[in-house]
Amino acid sequence: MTPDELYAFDLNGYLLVENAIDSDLLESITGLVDQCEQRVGLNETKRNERISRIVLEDPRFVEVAMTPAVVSRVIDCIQFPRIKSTWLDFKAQGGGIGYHANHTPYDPVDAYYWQGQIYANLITVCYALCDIPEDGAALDVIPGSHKANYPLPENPAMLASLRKKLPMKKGSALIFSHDINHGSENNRDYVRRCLFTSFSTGSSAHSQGDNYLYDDIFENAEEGSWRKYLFRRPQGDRDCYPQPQHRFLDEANPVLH
Ligand SMILES: O=C(O)CCC(=O)C(=O)O
Repeated sequence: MTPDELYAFDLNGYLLVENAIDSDLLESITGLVDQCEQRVGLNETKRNERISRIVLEDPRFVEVAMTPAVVSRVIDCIQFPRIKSTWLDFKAQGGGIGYHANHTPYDPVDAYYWQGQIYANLITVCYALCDIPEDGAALDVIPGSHKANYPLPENPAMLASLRKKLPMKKGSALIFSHDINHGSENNRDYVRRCLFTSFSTGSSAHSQGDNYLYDDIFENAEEGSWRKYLFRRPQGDRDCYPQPQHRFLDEANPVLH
């Protein structure tokens, strides 16, 4: 992240990266995402559906998860970063996810700290696969709550006055600390389509499978590359897998399948 971006991300708990996904890649996954949407079968009673471990379904989803403009920024903010979860998310009108997280009370899974640099234990990325208007399940956050020293007060009107909706353009990415209070609700007659990734420290376990979840991607990645590093297995005791010393952007070379 640039010094300006570090300031904004640390202050607010989120950073929007416009036009993040390579346009050819974005175009090439449209049909695939259509198929996935059909497969999950949204209907009157199923307003929220997700496909977990989406990077295992098609190599193009790995390329989205490794979007250079995003990953190069995320890895600046996590000690021993590793990719944790990936999912494709569909929210029809009426779908949503309740507000959750806040820096206090402390949750080590989410915890965000600054001590000479940012130490975020969980960063989530939302890639917009369609335009997301404010009332169409734009992420709704309390800016700065990833550093809140008090628990959330039980005062809905006051909390509502602090919240901010973050609309997005198709192809952009929203990077946010999972310590920020956030939620979303789709009040539009459309389906919000997003691909999510999350990054944790190397000592956090996967939440979508056992240690071997990404072994195939790891095996196929170039020796010494950031990609191999990021898809390594979690290491609960002490993560000493050698971290690449070169910049992520120096190796970014998306391969379209
Ligand atoms: O789907 C969304 O709008 C938000 C996802 C979310 O809350 C999360 O990843 O924790």
